[in-house]
Amino acid sequence: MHSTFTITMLAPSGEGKTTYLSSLVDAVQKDFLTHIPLEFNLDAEAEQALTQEKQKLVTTLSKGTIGYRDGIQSTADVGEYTLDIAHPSDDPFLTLRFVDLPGEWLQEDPDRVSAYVDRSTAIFIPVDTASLMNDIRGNHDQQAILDILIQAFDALTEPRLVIFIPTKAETYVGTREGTQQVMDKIAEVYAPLMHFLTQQSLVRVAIIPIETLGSSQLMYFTRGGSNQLLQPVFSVTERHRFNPRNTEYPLVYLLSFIFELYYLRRSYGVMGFFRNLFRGVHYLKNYSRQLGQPFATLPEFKVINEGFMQIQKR
Ligand SMILES: Nc1nc2c(ncn2[C@@H]2O[C@H](COP(=O)(O)OP(=O)(O)OP(=O)(O)O)[C@@H](O)[C@H]2O)c(=O)[nH]1
Ligand SMILES: [Mg+2]
Repeated sequence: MHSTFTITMLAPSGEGKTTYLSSLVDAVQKDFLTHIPLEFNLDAEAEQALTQEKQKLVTTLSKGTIGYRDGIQSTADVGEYTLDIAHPSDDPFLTLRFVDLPGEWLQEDPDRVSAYVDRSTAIFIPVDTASLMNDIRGNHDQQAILDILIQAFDALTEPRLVIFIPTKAETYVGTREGTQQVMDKIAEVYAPLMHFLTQQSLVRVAIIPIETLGSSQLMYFTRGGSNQLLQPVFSVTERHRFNPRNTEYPLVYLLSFIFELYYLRRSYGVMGFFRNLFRGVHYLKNYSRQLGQPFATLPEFKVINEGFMQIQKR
């Protein structure tokens, strides 16, 4: 049985949706996946498009400062990137479809965003940490996100995953206190959204800060973009040293969740009973546990809500 799961990037313009996705190219080659005897393949077109975006980021490190939009340009239309998962020399049994939307749609065409989110198993919400920590953002975007999620999570029958991904976090997440400050600030600023999410028994919620660039520090804010909002400008601390940190972890957590979900789906019903008896997909539960391990132990990540509760008790 082949299953496809959709993951939608949900955030206003400039928070780092496309930048995060460009890190998938490297993430799928990391050790955490080579320890698992499955094959992970980005489709060729996705790999090419995302590698190009990544290259633009790398190029920004050749100068002393990085202004807003020096790296990746604003997304004009939907981008879709698929990651196939297969047993060696077999057809894929799982496909993850990542959807990158133009952030402007959140205000201009929320129904179109909703249509994607409603069909998504996981929602990734990148948050520009530099702006967050300096109280730059208003909260009308949060309301738009909340409205979309209230609609999407109404009468859920299957678990969902929401990951907050603080991006542009280089200045803050190098230390334990800095990370804690980011977590606290998200809890404060996103209180209405968090309040809603933690009440959903089928929604798993985590915060996983990343640095997609590294080698940079926040300098100041200047107006930029089509709507002339204040945007962070970074200084390059080590030229030409592309040094991302933790960018693989949203994917690790996603896979842990998806494997568990896939396992549960396959374990239902009469056929599921027999599959279980013969341990048909039991290995996926083990992979899920293995991949979920860092989130129970590492202080850089925070799980807000476990979700899944009702289903696991069945
Ligand atoms: N220093 C630093 N800059 C980042 C990071 N992530 C994103 N940026 C910068 O932020 C800018 C905006 O990021 P995008 O990924 O284009 O944002 P988006 O959410 O896709 O925006 P739209 O496509 O307009 O909706 C890019 O030009 C990046 O250079 C990060 O982790 N660190
Ligand atoms: Mg984009």
